[in-house]
Amino acid sequence: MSAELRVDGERLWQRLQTLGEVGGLPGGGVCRLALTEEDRLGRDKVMSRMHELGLEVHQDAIGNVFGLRAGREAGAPVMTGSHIDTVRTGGVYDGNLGVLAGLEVVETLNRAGLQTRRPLCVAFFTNEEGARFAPDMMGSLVYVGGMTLEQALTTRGIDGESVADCLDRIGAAGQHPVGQPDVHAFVELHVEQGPVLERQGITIGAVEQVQGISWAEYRFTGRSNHAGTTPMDMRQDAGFAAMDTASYVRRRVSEAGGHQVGTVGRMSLTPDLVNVVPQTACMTVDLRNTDDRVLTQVEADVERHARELAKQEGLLFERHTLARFAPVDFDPGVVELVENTARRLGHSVRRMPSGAGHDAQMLARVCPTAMIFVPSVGGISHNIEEYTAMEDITAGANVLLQVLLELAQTP
Ligand code: HGY
Ligand code: MN
Ligand code: MN
Repeated sequence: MSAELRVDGERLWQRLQTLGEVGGLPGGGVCRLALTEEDRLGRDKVMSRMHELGLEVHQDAIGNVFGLRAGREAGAPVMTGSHIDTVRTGGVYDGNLGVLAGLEVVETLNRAGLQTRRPLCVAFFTNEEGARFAPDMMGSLVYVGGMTLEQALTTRGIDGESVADCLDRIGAAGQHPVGQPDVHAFVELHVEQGPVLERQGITIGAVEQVQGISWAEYRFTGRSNHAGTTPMDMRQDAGFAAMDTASYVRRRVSEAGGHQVGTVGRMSLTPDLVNVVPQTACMTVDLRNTDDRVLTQVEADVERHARELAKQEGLLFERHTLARFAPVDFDPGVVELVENTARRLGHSVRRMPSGAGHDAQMLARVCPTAMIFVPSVGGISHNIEEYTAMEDITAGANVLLQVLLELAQTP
């Protein structure tokens, strides 16, 4: 009976659009940065849905939320979930799909009157994006013990606010002990956020690995001076050093080839005026690769370029690591289960790595874990045009349902 169970894709699709209205942007898309008022509204919406579905809801001290569904037997639950925080120009699917698909699975089981052997848990983790507070995947990293609660709470965001103050302000600092509940296995459904599945006309990605991530902040300090009167050989131009380093990132990444990618997503100058040589320049460098050896080499080369240029230009240079995660391999058995389940349901499927970071890469530290991808139209994400077709959403949620049922039957 359970092998024939299917989700209601229309219902899931509708709930995605409705949640997407929380923090919705005038031209479409969502802005629900972690621990903002919009995040609070989104959290409230999802938690009330969890209660409606009869789940036992817990929130831990970093704001992670767990909705537990009892099994016939006690024991560590099979968990699914993702995140509901977004970047500033986010789509309605990134993260939200994994959480709402988990709740759709629960609703499908409730309607069928089916109780699994193991308990099930649908979770959303705090600050997966890392766009406001670095590192990304902060909530799930604390949950698995990779970052202390203290380190997380004292982290300051790009707006200078601390995680602790923002958690308190939105009432998301829960009482549930961090690291609970235990977890038997974890599976996350997520949009691919890249072009691979769509280009190859494949519906399901059985994700084997998440690539390595290196985030750093580079700060150059020179001396402001008059743009018109200061001879070029007298300048200590922090802006020039930052911009030259940004173009070096592109050159060095192109030279590395393979899966290497590099992004300078943030750059600010002071005093940021047309007729003043910049005194300070602050930028972020995001480097990623499936091969940690190459990633480490590119990281070192970019830093060396910046240091040598700073010396040559008479500038101070500081580098702060914002995030550094080695590539993570998912559990071969769970990956195979995703792949076989997709085939059994009649979907095309391929194995692949993830270019984006995900909470699953943290859960993989403590339990057998894998991910299910569905195609992103145009490979677009972290963009208000992010889109995934309803039939693909439905396919992904059905694979998730059947994989969770399989895992929840194991002793
Ligand atoms: O940056 C990432 O890969 C993720 O969206 N946090
Ligand atoms: Mn995501
Ligand atoms: Mn994202």
